[in-house]
Amino acid sequence: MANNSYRTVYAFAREMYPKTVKTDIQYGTAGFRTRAVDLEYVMYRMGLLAVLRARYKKAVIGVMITASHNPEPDNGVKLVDPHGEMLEQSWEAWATKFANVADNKLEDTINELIKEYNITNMNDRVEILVGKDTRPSSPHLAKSVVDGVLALSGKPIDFGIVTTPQLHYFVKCRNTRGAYGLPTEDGYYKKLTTAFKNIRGSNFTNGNYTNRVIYDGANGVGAKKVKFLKEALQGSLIIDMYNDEIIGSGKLNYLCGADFVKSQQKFPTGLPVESNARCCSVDGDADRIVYYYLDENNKFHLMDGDRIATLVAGYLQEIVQQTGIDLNMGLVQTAYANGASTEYITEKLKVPVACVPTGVKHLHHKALTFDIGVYFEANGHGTVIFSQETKNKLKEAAKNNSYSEEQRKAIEKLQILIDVINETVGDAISDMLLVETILHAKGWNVTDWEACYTDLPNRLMKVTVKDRRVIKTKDAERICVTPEGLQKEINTLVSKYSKGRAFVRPSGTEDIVRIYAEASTRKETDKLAAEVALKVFELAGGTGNAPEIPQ
Ligand code: G16
Repeated sequence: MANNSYRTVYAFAREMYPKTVKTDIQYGTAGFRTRAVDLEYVMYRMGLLAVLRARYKKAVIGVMITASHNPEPDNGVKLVDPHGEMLEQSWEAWATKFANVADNKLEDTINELIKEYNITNMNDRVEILVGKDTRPSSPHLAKSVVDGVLALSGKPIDFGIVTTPQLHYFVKCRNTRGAYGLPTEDGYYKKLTTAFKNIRGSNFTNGNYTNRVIYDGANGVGAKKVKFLKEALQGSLIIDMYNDEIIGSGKLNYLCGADFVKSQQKFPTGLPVESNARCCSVDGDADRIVYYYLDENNKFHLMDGDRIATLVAGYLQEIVQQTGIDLNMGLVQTAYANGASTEYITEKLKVPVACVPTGVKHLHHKALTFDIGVYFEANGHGTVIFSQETKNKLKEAAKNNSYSEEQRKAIEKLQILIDVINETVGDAISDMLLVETILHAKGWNVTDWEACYTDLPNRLMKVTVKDRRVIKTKDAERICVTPEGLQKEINTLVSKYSKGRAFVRPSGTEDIVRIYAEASTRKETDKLAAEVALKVFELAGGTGNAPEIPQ
């Protein structure tokens, strides 16, 4: 197997990207995430893997450098598959193997993969699209990826600073030869905003809906990019932006951004306080969004991913009914979904709900089984997928005179709506445009939206343990299998509370165990969450201070 390009691989690995960390790392919920200083060799190896994946799939592959919601000293990397989706799970194991193998075993591992997948086109100059977020560590980590791509004679195409969903979109555009859209930033804004403006028409307001949103850019790429979006929107939506790294006062994701707002259930820093004003926050790489507002008494109200999911599913269901076409729609959630949202969707909207483990890759996969699959994590990460068959049906129906004028209008609306949506992955920018489109269509302000159902109070907590891998779960993470006895303790605690529910799981992006609890009152919820956290601390090897139980 040895040839010149191979020699480059090993020389690079030995001289420039030696493995500097002894402990193994895992391709987790969204790729590798750890301290940026520990990632150079991992990035280089992901460049190699991307080339092999591209040769195997005979397609363009993406590599995104970001740690999304994590704090600034961290960074991370994930691979994007040909349709713009997350890397196929069977290759995650290869990614983990590539990252952890000793320098002198890298050659064997590459050969093992080539043999396993019978990759014979090792001279193909495959294209690898590289994107990065705004972290100071991202440019030199991108260079490591590019070196990995070049070492195996691939062709790196650096897209510079882009949002994660933009890179996913570019990969799909490239592989569909432009059928999905133009693989450029301008192409992305144009596709989304043309559809948005088209549906909105010339009346920018409607009923209680006003076309202004206060936007928290988390001091990240989501702030940078919204400037271009605003231009393309031509006043159809007024986006008042805060927490961009130029005019903002703080650091990436610090006291702001979607993760902070959702997990702390607090108004972020840096935004003006305006009663009942519709606000939204995106995360560090703009793949998640949550909405919220402060009422007249400065009380914080959160409209998280569950709210977005119910809004979107409800609206799509209305339009689908108007089209008269038989399409099955389903909604995919995770265990974090608020019990009240699941009840509303199944009982009121009558849309079937599936529950899968955390991670958009799981939700996306399940959503593909429906004609129209809506998926959202409570943290605001989600999108809608329309099957090719659905798109074909709509196309045919649009030309079919047996549909009434009203039905054809609904069909046309649905077709345009598809172009507002980035189907490849959860996308904060596209999701914002979708939410704004629906609120506009319904003539709703943020309180009208909230009135659909009442969330059960819920609490997220984190516990640090010696090794989070001791926690193993099953049943879409709702049941804890190990450490032995923990689930029994959780059951006992939960049984004390009305509408009580709680679960624990190891994070795939941070070195912590996550705890979720809900119950009928805020006080009970906080107590239940702390009690479960304490049990995790006691039975799973907690470190630092034990969680305190509120009285
Ligand atoms: C990533 C994943 C999400 C997941 C989140 C938290 O989001 O893409 O699907 O919900 O991590 O995962 P965990 O609880 O395992 O840490 P992001 O926005 O950080 O890329």
